[in-house]
Amino acid sequence: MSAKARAPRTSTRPPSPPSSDELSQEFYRRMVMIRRFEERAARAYAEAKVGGYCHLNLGEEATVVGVMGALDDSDYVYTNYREHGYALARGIAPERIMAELYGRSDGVSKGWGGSMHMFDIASRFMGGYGIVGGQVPLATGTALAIEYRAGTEAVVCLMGDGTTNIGAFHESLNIAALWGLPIVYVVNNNGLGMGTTVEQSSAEPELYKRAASYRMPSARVDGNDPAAVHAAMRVALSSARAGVPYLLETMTGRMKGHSVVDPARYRSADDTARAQAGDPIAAFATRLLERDLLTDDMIAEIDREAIARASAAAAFAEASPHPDVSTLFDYTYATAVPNDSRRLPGDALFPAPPRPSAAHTEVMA
Ligand SMILES: Cc1ncc(C[n+]2csc(CCOP(=O)(O)OP(=O)(O)O)c2C)c(N)n1
Ligand SMILES: [Mg+2]
Repeated sequence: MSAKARAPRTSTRPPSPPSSDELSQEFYRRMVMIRRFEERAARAYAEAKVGGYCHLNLGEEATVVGVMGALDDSDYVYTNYREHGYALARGIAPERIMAELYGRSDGVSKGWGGSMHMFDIASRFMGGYGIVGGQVPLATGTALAIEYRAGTEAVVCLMGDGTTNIGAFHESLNIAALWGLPIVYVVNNNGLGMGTTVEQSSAEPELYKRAASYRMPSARVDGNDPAAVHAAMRVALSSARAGVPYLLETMTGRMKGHSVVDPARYRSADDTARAQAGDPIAAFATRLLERDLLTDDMIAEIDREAIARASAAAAFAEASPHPDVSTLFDYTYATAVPNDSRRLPGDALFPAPPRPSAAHTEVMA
């Protein structure tokens, strides 16, 4: 419970539908789309079509669709840099996401953000942050703005397990609990912060228990089961909308390296094999086959469609123009300061001093 009693918020929007057969099929489709998109992104990176860093959601697809499927359109989403799947699940077109990876002007951030910095205000997708924990205070501030305006939206702030050891995580949870902010902190525990295990880095490795320090309700859920994540997320969201922030820990496994270029040599072959054996897509397919909600033919068709869409996204990205360099600072919000970095190559470091006027020269003489 939050320390301050407050009137429960009532949402004007209907809640997302409960888990149903159609929803399970739709979740499966979305998971496969994320998988095939990420594989295509990895290929594009290897072909040097994508610059900068590139972190994939491979192995985390069930958590991505379960969390995102529980949100209303009016809710706000903040993620870390491992974000392509969340952007897809928010309904942003794969073409715009791939174009952003390629740094092209049709990209979701007009080509200036890249893999880690995708923004789409229309879908209230607020980024995309490369600094571990950078999104947590910003998401908390958005929840404060909603509270201040007595809005009915909620904020979901996604992060990894490693982020729970950043100071801003604790400061944000503390203030959110004190002020009863409408926010769900989702900790996607994939067992690793780059190459460091949760056990090596967290004195309390059951991360959901950390919420107790802030008297915040929390839960741990099987992050490989999209229906379980979806159900847990609905509980978390209704708590947040009633003014009681929530922490949800989803247990997943990272199937590949930290980023596309990481060979993950710090990991034992057994550990990697375990993560790959826990593949949430294969497990969900088995369950849906058993319940006659999928057939082998449907699985093959869904896969074909996802591969075709990912290829179409890559072709679209390839054909999209590079952004013009003159637009480099168009979407930045920092105020100009004397030593700012808004210079392009060849620009003077400081503006030339004003020339003395004729009148001024006469007085001096
Ligand atoms: C403040 C800060 N410190 C260190 C880094 C380098 N770094 C990038 S990702 C990462 C690990 C984060 O792990 P986790 O939060 O579990 O997210 P995951 O990559 O597993 O999704 C680190 C230490 C950074 N980007 N920012
Ligand atoms: Mg992690």
